[in-house]
Amino acid sequence: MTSITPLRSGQTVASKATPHLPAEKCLQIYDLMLRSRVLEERLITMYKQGDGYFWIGGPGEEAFNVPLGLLVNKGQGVDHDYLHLHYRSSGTLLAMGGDPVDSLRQMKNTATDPYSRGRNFAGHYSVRKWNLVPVTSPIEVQFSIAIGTARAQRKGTGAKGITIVQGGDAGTAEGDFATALVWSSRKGNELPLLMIVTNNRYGISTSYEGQHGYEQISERGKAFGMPTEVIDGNDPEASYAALERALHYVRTERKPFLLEAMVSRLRGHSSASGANLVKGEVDCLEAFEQKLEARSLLTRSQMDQLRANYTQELGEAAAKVRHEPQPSPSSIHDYVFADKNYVGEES
Ligand SMILES: Cc1ncc(C[n+]2csc(CCOP(=O)(O)OP(=O)(O)O)c2C)c(N)n1
Ligand SMILES: [Mg+2]
Repeated sequence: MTSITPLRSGQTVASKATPHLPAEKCLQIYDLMLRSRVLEERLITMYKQGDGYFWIGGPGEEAFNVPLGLLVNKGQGVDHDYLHLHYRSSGTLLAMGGDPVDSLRQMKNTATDPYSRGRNFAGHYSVRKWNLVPVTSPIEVQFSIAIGTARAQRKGTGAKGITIVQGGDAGTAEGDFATALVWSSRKGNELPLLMIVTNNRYGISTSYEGQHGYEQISERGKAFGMPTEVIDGNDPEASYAALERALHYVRTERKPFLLEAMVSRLRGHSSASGANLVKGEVDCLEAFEQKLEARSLLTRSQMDQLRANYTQELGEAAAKVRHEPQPSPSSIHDYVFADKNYVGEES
């Protein structure tokens, strides 16, 4: 564990010098980053081969999303963290223990897809036993929905979990983001809400400069008296340390924190823009590989071998998933509306 610096309300923390995590933790993070990247590459290949209708996902966000998944207090109910994630969160899902083959099933829209039973886009996860509420296609609505679970966990309720909500930079222009700032920070009624913005500097084809009048989105948190931090989300060690600090603050103070992680968008917005490699973006996986090599934690050939193994594994899995059943037409109305009150634990 890196040491945790307590923060005062309203304090902004400039990015700290990157701490080194223990070798074992670095290797765990690297393994999950690599698996997430290979998964996204397979999903793109599936889309291009006609084994899916649309791709959107997280190549370029692994260095931030994997540490997030590792630090979550995972489980069901208010004593665990609620997650309202973005459609680029594959790294978080895998770090929490998600099976990459299930992501292939969602891409192929098979009846075996555990997240949406073949109904939703790739990257739209939902896992009730982990408080991972359904990822939405309308952007930023998760910031309004998150207020609900954060209210169920507010100070005085005795709940031990907190609520974590994550979205992109452009989406913060939606009213839902402002709603979360207001509702989470009311004096005496603050909510245990970690608000995360993964800033890749684009909203589809709109550049950051064309959308925002301030340098960093986290600056908006200052007006609401909440601690904020901007970090290099391409650095997994900086991300891990910053997340530990932010999570510790929200867990103990039961007040909101706004964390902005600068990340890359390595394959453009989605399959709608081709999903091809974008030149000139920092690749967090490559950068971390260079560090691991320099620290003699892994050799280039070990990393190449690992990548080849995961690529082969998922290639074979995709070939099998192709033959899994599609939802039957008679099930079209299933899972559209809840058939019972799950939140109230109606049996
Ligand atoms: C309410 C709503 N408006 C518009 C869209 C179309 N749309 C999909 S993704 C997107 C851009 C989102 O950009 P950002 O929030 O920065 O997230 P990123 O995709 O860059 O991670 C837009 C405008 C949408 N899905 N929902
Ligand atoms: Mg963006």
